[in-house]
Amino acid sequence: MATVLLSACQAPPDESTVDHLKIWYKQEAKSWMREALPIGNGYMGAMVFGGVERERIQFNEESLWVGGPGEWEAYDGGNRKDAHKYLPQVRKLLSKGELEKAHALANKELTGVIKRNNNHEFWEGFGAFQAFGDIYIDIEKTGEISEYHRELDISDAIARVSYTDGDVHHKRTYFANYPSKVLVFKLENDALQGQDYTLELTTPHKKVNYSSSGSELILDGLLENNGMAFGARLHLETKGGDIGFDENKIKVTASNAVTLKLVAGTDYLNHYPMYKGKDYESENLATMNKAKEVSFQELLNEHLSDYRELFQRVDLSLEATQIASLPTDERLKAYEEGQEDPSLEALYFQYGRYLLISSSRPGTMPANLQGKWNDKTAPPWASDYHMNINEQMIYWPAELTNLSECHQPLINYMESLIQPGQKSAASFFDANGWIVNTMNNPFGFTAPGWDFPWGFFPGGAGWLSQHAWEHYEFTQNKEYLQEQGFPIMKEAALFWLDYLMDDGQGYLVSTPSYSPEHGGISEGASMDLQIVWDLFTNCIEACEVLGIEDEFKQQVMDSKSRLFPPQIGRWGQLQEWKEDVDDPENKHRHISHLFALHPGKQITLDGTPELAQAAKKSLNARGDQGTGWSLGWKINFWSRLREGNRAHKLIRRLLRTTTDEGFEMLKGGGTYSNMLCAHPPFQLDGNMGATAGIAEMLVQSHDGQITLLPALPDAWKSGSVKGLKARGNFEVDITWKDGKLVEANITSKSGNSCYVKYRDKTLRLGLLKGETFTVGYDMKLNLGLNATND
Ligand code: FUC
Repeated sequence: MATVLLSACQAPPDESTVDHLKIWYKQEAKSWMREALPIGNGYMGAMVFGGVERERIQFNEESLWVGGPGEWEAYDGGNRKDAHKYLPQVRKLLSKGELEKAHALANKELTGVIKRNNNHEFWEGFGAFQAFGDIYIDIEKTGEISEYHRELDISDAIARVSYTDGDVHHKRTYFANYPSKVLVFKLENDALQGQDYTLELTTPHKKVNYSSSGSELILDGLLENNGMAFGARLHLETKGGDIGFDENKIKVTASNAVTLKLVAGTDYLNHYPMYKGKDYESENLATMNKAKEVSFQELLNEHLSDYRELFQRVDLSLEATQIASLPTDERLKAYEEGQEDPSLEALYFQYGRYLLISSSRPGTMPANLQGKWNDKTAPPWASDYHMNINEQMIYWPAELTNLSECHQPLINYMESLIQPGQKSAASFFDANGWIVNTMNNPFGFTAPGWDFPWGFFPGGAGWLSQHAWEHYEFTQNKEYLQEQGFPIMKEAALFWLDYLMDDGQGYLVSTPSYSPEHGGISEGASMDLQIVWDLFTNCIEACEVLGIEDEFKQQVMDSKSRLFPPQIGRWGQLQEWKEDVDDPENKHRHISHLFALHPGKQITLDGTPELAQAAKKSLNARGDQGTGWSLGWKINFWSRLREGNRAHKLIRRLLRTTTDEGFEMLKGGGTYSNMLCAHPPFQLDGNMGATAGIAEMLVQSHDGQITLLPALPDAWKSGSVKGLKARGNFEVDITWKDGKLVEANITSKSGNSCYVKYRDKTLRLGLLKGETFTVGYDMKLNLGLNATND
């Protein structure tokens, strides 16, 4: 689908060997994290290994979690009864400058409660996302293996494996169908007598029972930890040959094709306070009964039209160089050695969109730290919902890259956090409104974490509320804003109206506060105040859109005007805290005090140039290294500062391959050969942060205007992008050549007018709904009747 633009300085690759939207290899995957290829339909995820003699398909169902009320009777979302009694004391100690004492008291009395802090990876009571199971398929090898090929085609969301064994050709196809909620795998061979396949369905969980019915293998299980019931059905269809079931194994003899359909579910229900009660057995049965009546081809066609409708909304074409035709692992190596490959960067961008579509669809839970992919029972950081950067970052590309529907699971999930979050706000802070802190599980754990500084972050809800607002900004759906978006935002704002305190100088500050995972207790960590500024600004705008003039709006306006403003410190930096204590040598991965630059809008190059320079100073001091997501964030910061080459440098840094699967944060992040982001270990956030950052390099709209190519790097000399979204519900297509705009089409989907900026020129466009306006290089070309030069 993507047009190829060839780099002038290099010989063109053989076009027939370049697959712009394929990730591919000449060998099977050995490592789950680094090599296996992810597919998903939002409800379920699977990792495909492509083994010749032993295929492994590891799979997940999104709600299979240990922890929560089923595990522990005293579980109450982490709440500590009457903890707020200690709040005045903590505040008093802070105001007297007794920081150590204030921290000690907060760490004792304001921390959330879990059953047991038994190790870093698995916290009892809080729980963890669980691996569901594996399908292993043994296939006897009869000759020499040749022509092995394994790929993930992200233009169609299909994984494929093919090879020749002696003179028998083998072919496998894997996809995850969202409308029918089923994963589908097909293994084919052209052997004269067919081929034997031995399948095995396994799970790491102990309390399980296997049975078969017709051509179906059924797994029923109960998590020992919290009694969560779960089940899967695996349906088989063969072309010729026989099928025999034995416990969790299926023997297929002398067959030319095996088609597998897999559904799974649990009795988890996102319903406070017990989070249980879904009739998953009936659902699984009904889903499978429907899916097994439908042919492989019909399920594939349904999948393709569903997936393509979302994926094809955006096209990014960047130059392809010689290395573009290499297998992905070799291509990444060549890139790391210094070769240019803009089309690899475009692939990484589209891969982010692929991963979001595969892990977050209407009706599913939101993607977690690893999306919907996890092979462990004690995954890193519980593979939870981390609300002090990670979860938000996962959703940064949703609106920008025209996948607004994929944002919906996060918004619905936020809505479900209001009730538990209100209880946490009351028990810890005697405040109204809802909060969620650093770590959150799907059982309404909204309390602060169980250790500070990392655990304390009531700002999580305010930050998430930005997503509720932006969903409106990008879609202009007022009904949504009224019914769902604004109530989420308002409840988050109510907390801050109660929590903010006068600092004695007439300013409102957040006390106590911690800058996420960095530094000590403070009376005004900048990030909190910037989040509140953003939240209050958005609430005021929402009131205006909805025609609300009430006391709430008035209070928000009053408080906003009294917020302690961002400060420029002694070395010209943007201060991370109220006190001027930033260390210019500090390289910490969290750059929380730059929230106002991105994803916020309080600091902009045109609107607040001095603060923007201070942000730049801080960013330079933090340097160009970092964990996966930290690098992803830096791409966005440099884009907002309109420094395309620096943003591009960070992309190159992020695409450095690593084999590190551990927790060695300090070594810095990168990319595994399957192009999943290495924090390390694998976290989805870095993929998504970079995807959003690349979109921000091409179009920005956070500051009241649509800026075209704000941070175009020299490396992307010529190219085109189609279908990016801008606030106000505009769709933007841009073509550029030799670093200069050739043409941009701006389509107004809601009939709004806008300002369009390219370099130092700005146009005001008044557009009707559905109308497209074309601007040329000099921003004067193609002037229609409704456009005026500003
Ligand atoms: C935050 C970050 C870590 C990691 C974890 C999942 O705690 O500080 O780097 O990404 O989330």
